Amino acid sequence: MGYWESSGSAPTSVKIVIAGGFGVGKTTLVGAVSDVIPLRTEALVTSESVDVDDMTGLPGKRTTTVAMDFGRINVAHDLVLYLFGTPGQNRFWFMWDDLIRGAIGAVILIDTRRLEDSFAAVDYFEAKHLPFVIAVNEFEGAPRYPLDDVRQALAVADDVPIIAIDARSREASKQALIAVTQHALRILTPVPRGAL
Ligand SMILES: Nc1nc2c(ncn2[C@@H]2O[C@H](COP(=O)(O)OP(=O)(O)OP(=O)(O)O)[C@@H](O)[C@H]2O)c(=O)[nH]1
Ligand SMILES: [Mg+2]
Repeated sequence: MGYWESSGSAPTSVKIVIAGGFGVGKTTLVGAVSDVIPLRTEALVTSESVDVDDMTGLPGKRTTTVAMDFGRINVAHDLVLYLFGTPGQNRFWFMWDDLIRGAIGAVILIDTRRLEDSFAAVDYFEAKHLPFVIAVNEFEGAPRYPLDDVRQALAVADDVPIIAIDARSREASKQALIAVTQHALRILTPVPRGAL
């Protein structure tokens, strides 16, 4: 029986982390897909932050996540995803170790205008051996690159899925969640010898 088919039992719930650098759209994604009103911990972006964090391309950004975002979505009738969005500002990264506990995988959101902000997130999940997918959040006005070029620029392995999304779109964001769930299952489920 496939993972997506009904087993007639209680739904399976899994935890997914939404990560990435400052202002890449993590809170936006959790808000777009969540079936419940998301829990947010936003604080005003202070004037101190303007010197520390690169606000390029984020004219409307007034707040930043200081602890986490939390949301929930039924992607199939027997599969519930609990979503935990991380803070993006470097000074709150100590939260990440707590947020990833028990997670099966992560979506790393990328803004191609500030690709270098994403390197640390990629390094982090590689070091933790947690499966991840890359989701390029296509902001208007941001350059569009072939996804293979993004893969090379980030130096991620060939088997890491990379997709382009609009974090404000429920459907697109849901595809990123399905991609990470399937990727995590592929990695975490031992394939019987000769099954493929
Ligand atoms: N045009 C456009 N704007 C977006 C998109 N995603 C997010 N935004 C805007 O970009 C800004 C940053 O989004 P957030 O969701 O706060 O980003 P974040 O990654 O949670 O930020 P931190 O928690 O501060 O790291 C907000 O003003 C959003 O409205 C997008 O796909 N397109
Ligand atoms: Mg946020």
